[in-house]
Amino acid sequence: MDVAAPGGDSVDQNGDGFVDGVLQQTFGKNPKDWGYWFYQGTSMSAPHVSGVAALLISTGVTDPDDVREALEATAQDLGTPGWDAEYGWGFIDAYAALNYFNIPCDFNFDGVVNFKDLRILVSFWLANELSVDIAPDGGDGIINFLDFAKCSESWNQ
Ligand SMILES: [Ca+2]
Ligand SMILES: [Ca+2]
Ligand SMILES: [Ca+2]
Repeated sequence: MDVAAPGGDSVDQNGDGFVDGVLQQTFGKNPKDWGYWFYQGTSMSAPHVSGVAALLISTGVTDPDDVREALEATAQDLGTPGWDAEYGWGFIDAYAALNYFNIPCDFNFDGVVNFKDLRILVSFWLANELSVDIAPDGGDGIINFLDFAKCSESWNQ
């Protein structure tokens, strides 16, 4: 067990009349039944992990060991502290995984800090969206001049 990811559930916790499975276009139990079906299990969660791995690769993290490290090191710990047999390293966190090897302030993950990232910082600052809170020490719960200063440090890198 390495990590956990959304894989659906066979109960209806949010009461919308459907089981909380992962809705997908595929075959039903009868291979002639092509359509949208709710399913749950490892087959549904593995694509979420694959998707985050693909996002990592798209940002230039291509070494398989680095992809694994980013996924495991940034997973949100569940169950008993640290690795455990039920959740592995925890629940995958796509945004944290993308930031693991990323240059601070490269908010669009294109490998360079420039005006495009500054535009994201300003719009998120105005919306008080804390995913751009990167300073001091990786974030302090407020977006202010310290976060802008952090961006200036890595400008055009
Ligand atoms: Ca754990
Ligand atoms: Ca950028
Ligand atoms: Ca801050």
